[in-house]
Order: sequence, then structure tokens, then C-alpha cells
Amino acid sequence: MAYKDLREFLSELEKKGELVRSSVELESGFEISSLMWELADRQGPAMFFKIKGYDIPVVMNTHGTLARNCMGLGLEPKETFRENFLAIRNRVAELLEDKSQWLKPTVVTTAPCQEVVITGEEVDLYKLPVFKWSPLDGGPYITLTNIITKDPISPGYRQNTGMYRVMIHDKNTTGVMCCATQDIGIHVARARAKGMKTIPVAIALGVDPVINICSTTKMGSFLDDEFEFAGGLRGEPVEMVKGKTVDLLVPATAEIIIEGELDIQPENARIEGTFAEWMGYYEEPMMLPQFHVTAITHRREPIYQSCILGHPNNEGEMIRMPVIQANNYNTLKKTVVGFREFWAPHKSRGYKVIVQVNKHYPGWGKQAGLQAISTGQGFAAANYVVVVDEDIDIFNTEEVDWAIATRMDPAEDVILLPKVGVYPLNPAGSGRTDVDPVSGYTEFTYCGKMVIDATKKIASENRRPTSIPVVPDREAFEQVIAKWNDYGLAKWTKAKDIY
Ligand SMILES: Cc1cc2nc3c(=O)[nH]c(=O)nc-3n(C[C@H](O)[C@H](O)[C@H](O)COP(=O)(O)O)c2cc1C
Ligand SMILES: [Mn+2]
Repeated sequence: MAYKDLREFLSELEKKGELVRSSVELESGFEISSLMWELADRQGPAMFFKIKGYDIPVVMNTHGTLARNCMGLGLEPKETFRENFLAIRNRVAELLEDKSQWLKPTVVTTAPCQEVVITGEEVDLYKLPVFKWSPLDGGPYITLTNIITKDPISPGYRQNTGMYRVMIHDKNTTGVMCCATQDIGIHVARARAKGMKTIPVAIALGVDPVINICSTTKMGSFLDDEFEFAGGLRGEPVEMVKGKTVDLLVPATAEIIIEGELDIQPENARIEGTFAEWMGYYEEPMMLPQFHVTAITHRREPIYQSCILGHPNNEGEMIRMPVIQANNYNTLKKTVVGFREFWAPHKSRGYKVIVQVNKHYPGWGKQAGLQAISTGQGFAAANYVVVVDEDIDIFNTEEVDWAIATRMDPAEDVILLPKVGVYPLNPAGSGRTDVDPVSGYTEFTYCGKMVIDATKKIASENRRPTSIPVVPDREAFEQVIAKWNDYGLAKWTKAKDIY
């Protein structure tokens, strides 16, 4: 089923009515981001358009719905948000656990992504249609990136690709937001320990949908290669070619590759930001390493693929949310006793986690919450966990709120944990290290955590047992539903279940 490249995926989307080619030329970054904001709100199509003054056309919102991300992974798109979420989450979770299905990339010697090669003084990032997307952004941002690095210690190519934002400083310099806890940050730390001053980096833009999806996936270990995983998801190896100026393998059918050296010396860090981030706030400026571009290679007539963050349904979250939760799901299945399901609602941007358990033992709601919030990397973001029983639909915020409101005694069922070091983009955190003494970059912030045990209480917990929830008599109810139209009520269909 694998799509060979972005172009093949775009034709498929167009056939299915999921891509619109605009005949209107767009004029500015703000116009583009306003349009994308509204498309995120309406869960609209991918858009292909041209921008006044630029040769390279742009495609955005390619990954803007979970249905399109299902298609990208070769899965049948489903009706509802929940079904699409579960289809993607389960496929990724299963494959993360089964390395026997992963496929090593094949290495080719000529590749479409190198049809045009620009090096040295000819390099000019401003030729790409990259803009300041939001009024307070610190500069133009490349957003939908696949940033490739290799582990400096393991022999051979043990590569990583991650999606990290890139601000353009000048025609051949950018920043890269390579946080210490991400795999690129681990590569930086290991390279420094070896005495290296720079590391080779390649940024692939405009790739087959599986690769973008894999760049946002958290793997089991930083030594796992996303391209092998991508081969497994595609059912065919990813074709890769050696970079022109860096010793890295890059995806052969990408539209554009930016190659260069990341300066990892702390004293050369440079301020970048602010940036309109996925959690719906502007992120403050950060000290980050500088990336010196040595080459831009691209296909003939390349397409620039991009995305905008910020909106609750932003394209980045639609890519990241189900695949990042696949990793957490695998972990929670093994650690939380009585685990049934979990969801970190995208509109809460992953800072809230709901865990559903089958509670057998007294006190086990709290135990499950503590286990969930301590699963490390995956939940470095989570500020609070709500634990509920199996009768609560965790995808329905109002049902979860009902459980919190009626099963939680604030004096007994809330556990507050002191501030711990968390991912720097935590809007509720404070005391951010503006220059971390170890990395020299803006790294951790500090935030407390909370567990809310909203499970039904039982007598053996020395509590008044939660009473029996009200539902109609089952047999009578089923008969009523069966006769619904006979009552003359055909017009009143069941509310559509979107979330
Ligand atoms: C559009 C988009 C932009 C992102 N930008 C960043 C970023 O700038 N820095 C970062 O640490 N993570 C960012 N992420 C999240 C990472 O891509 C994600 O955590 C991924 O698992 C990192 O890969 P790694 O585990 O190989 O480091 C972004 C995600 C998306 C979808
Ligand atoms: Mn990784």
C-alpha cells in the first residue's frame, strides 16, 4: 500500500475529495495561518496553493484530520474521531512492540531529492516559502520537519528522525529546538561527551505521510531507528540516499533536503523565538544551538509542505497525538494493574491524562494514577491524571467531569506531587532554566503533578460506597430503541458521536 512520496499521497487525497487546489495566490504568512486556523476549526481539506512572489508551491493541512492520517498509514478511514484515533493508535502500538516487522531502509545512489543541488554561497533559505506565521513569532519558522541525526557512539547508521521546529536566522543559519529529553538532545549530549563540536544534521521536508508520522513517534529507545519502523508501517523499506555534504542517509523521495552542521558548543547558542506553539500559547524565546546550512537539495519543481500550530485541532496535534499515545499505551498496559484504556485529550494538549481501570482492590484508583503519572518520558508533559472506572466513556469529557464531580472527595482523592523537572514547553510550569548549566540551552521547567482518583469508592476503603448509577430497565430500553421510528420519532436520530 505504501505511498512512494508526498505527491502520490496528494493525488490520492485529491481523488477522495480531501485536497483542494486553490486558484487564488496567497499573499502573506498571516493570510496562510488564518486560513489554516479556520481549516483546523472546520476539520477541512488539505490545501495546495501558490504564494505571490514565490516559485515553490505549498501544501498544508495534509495531516489535518485523523481520517487523512489513517489514509496516510494505509488504514481505512473511519466515521468518527474516536475510531480513527484508535485505529492509528493501535496500529502504531502493535508495531512498536513487534520489531520483527520493521524493515531496514534500502540505500540508493541516485534520488529525486537530489535532482537539484545547491551548495555554498548559493544557499538561500529565504527562497523557500517560509514566513512569520503569527504576529509575535520571532522569525520565519519551518514547522513540518523531519530532522535526521545519527547516534555518534553506535557504529554504522543508527539514525533518528524527529519533528522539531526551526527558526530561520539568516539565509544559511537557523536554530533547532532540540530539547535535552528528545532523541536529538541525547545525540547532542553523546557527541559532546566524545569531544565533538558539531554534528551533521539533515532536514527532510515534504515526505511520504508515514515518515512525517514516524518523526513525531516516541520510540521505545533513542537507539530505535524511525526509518526502520516506517518501513514496517509502509510494508516496504524506505529508500534512502547519502546526503551531498553530510554523512547521513536521507529519504530519497523527499521534496527538499536541508543539510548542514549543528554547532553544539554551549557558548555558541543563540536566542530564538517567540513562537506560536501547539499548546495554544506563544512560547518565550529560548537559547538554542545554531544550524549552519551547507546544502539545499531538492526535486525539480519541489513542493513545500508545512503546517501551523496553535489551534486546538492543529495539524501537528493530529499527527502527533495518536502516535505519541501509542507508546504511552504500551507502557501503561504493562504498569497499571487493571488497566483498560487511556486518553490524553488533544484539546488539553496532552497535559491532562485520563486512565480507565477495572478497580478490584481498595486504594487502587490512586495506585493507578501514581503509576500512570510516573511513566517518565511519555508523561513528562502530563500535569494531571484522572482515574475512572470502566462505566465512564473516557473520550467524553462530560462523562469524565461527572465522575470527578460525583466520585471524588477533594479531601481524600487528590494527590498533589511537588514540582518536578518537566519539558520546557509546559505553560503551567515556572522557574524555567533559561540557560541550563549542562546543555547551555533553555531546557527544563518545573511543575507539580496531580492525581485525581475519580473511581467509585468501595466500603473496604472506609468510604461510603458510590451508589448504583441510574439507567433504564435494559430490556424495556432495548425495545424502545427497536421501536423508535414506530413512535413517530424517526427525525430524532442519535446525536452523532464525533469525539
Ligand atoms: C509540528 C510539530 C512540531 C514539533 N516541534 C517540536 C520541537 O520544536 N521540539 C521538540 O522537542 N519537540 C517537538 N515536537 C514533538 C516531537 O516531534 C516528538 O516528541 C517526537 O517524538 C520527537 O522525536 P524523538 O523521540 O525521536 O526525539 C513537534 C511535533 C510536531 C507535530
Ligand atoms: Mn526517536
